[in-house]
Amino acid sequence: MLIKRSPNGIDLPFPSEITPRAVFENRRAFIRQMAAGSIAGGALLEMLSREAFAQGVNPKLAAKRNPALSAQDKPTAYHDATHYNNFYEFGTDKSDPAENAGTLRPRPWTVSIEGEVRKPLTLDLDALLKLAPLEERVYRLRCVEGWSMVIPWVGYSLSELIKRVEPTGSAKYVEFISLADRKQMPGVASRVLDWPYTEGLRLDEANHPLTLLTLGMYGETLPNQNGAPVRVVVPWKYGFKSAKSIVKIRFVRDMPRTSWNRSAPSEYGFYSNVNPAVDHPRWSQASERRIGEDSFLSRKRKTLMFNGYDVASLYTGMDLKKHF
Ligand SMILES: Nc1nc2c(c(=O)[nH]1)N[C@H]1C(S)=C(S)[C@@H](COP(=O)(O)O)O[C@H]1N2
Ligand SMILES: [Mo]
Repeated sequence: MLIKRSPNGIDLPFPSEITPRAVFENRRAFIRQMAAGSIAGGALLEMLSREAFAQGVNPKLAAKRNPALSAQDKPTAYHDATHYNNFYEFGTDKSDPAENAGTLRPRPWTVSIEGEVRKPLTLDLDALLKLAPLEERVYRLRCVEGWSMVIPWVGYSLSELIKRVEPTGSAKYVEFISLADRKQMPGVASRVLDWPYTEGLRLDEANHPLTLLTLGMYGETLPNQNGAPVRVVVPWKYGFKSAKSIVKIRFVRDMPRTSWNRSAPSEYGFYSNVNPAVDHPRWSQASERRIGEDSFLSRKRKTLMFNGYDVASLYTGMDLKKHF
């Protein structure tokens, strides 16, 4: 098999090189155990989601848990986190990314870091994986649509990368630009958003230790539908601020226009901090449904200010109703 061990403990083949056999073998083992009656009822679903769908599909990514920056909440089941997604480049239904993102080729991949920096850089994936020690951080992710998940991400603070490019004094904001390739992404043919998907943060938000440059989840490299091979995760903001499959990071002087802000400026502001006191014009943001905890009461958790993260000092003196 074409598995090469990198110093970081990362297996480096294309997932496609190992998937069929690994999945096949897991399924065979699973069927054997099931026939032998050695799998109890509750373990069955867990096996299905973890083994048949997950393990062996994406290369492992070793990382040490950072408990100080991890939520105590119970992580969402892997199967839910990989089959209930927003990734409009692959369609607008929650099930579309899992079905359609197989055509994304996450290797080879480069990210160019440019704009108001002294040392612009183009990094390939292996350089990104080696840039700083990988950590596992369990974060809450709250979608503006009113649902949330809890995901053990793997990555390191974006600030690690930022300090290497040395932003100039003129750099005030950071823009994240996702891949937009019609050949790999069927949804890019539709006009739901203007492509490429673009997001942005103020420089101090980008430098906040919680802002994660993300290369994996659940101990493995990112599945395509979750934004392979590299995305950001900004846990105190609505999920759409966390751009997937990033190819460019640009440091700029002026607040960038973002894809969602362009499509509906009155609904999606630049900041988009999770805020139960500021409703979306078409629905309340006071509560949320945790995926995997569904019941006939579809919304049962109170949404926490900044999604429960201690980041208020970034916004001292700002009217968050105005800067929504
Ligand atoms: N490029 C790109 N990034 C994206 C999106 C998208 O459509 N395209 N959707 C966003 C939204 S609305 C959410 S809620 C999160 C979902 O991330 P997840 O599928 O990994 O949970 O990704 C965000 N990043
Ligand atoms: Mo979202």
